[in-house]
Amino acid sequence: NIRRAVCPGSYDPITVGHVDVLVRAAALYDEVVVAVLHNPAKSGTFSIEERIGFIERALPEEAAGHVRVEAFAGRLLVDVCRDVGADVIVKGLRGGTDYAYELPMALMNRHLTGVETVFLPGAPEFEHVSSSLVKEVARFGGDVAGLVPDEVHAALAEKLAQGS
Ligand code: COD
Repeated sequence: NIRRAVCPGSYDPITVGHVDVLVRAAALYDEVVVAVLHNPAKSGTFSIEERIGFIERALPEEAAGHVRVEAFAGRLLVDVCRDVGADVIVKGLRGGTDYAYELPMALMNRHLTGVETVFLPGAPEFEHVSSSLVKEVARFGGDVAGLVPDEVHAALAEKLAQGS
């Protein structure tokens, strides 16, 4: 019986905080499906294809073997879980604010199909790292090296040069 987990998010773009959670999830489950979903509350910076490429190339070899990355447009997360055959959602938690945002979603998802959500405590050294903060800092010329994979760092600089 294969234990499969879904790690959902916008991943716009992937950060070192995301990578940490994905690697740890991959150590706990046989298969991890990284579900790149559109968050209606956020306007996208990178295309879904760009985000998927960044995630695939950011994963260390030992995790990459049992992680697959897929996009799901206009779907409920619970339907994604059912389609891929996962009974667990794994998410990283950065403290009280994340918890307040994540708890109702975890309860709603459980209400809808019974799917459970498992929270992994975020690494303290990445507590301040989010895609939106990284983009804001980069947009105004701050240094985000080490907070995102090198390739993403370069891509952020390029986006800024285009003025978007
Ligand atoms: N440390 C630890 N964890 C982290 C870190 C960090 N530094 N950075 C990010 N994470 C975790 C986040 O806590 C989150 O769990 C995950 O990584 C993804 O983060 P984001 O920012 O890429 O993704 P979000 O929060 O925009 O994703 C929201 C979803 C797309 C998952 C949500 O909107 C959703 O489920 N949408 C599908 C539609 C649906 O089912 N809606 C009803 C939900 S009840």
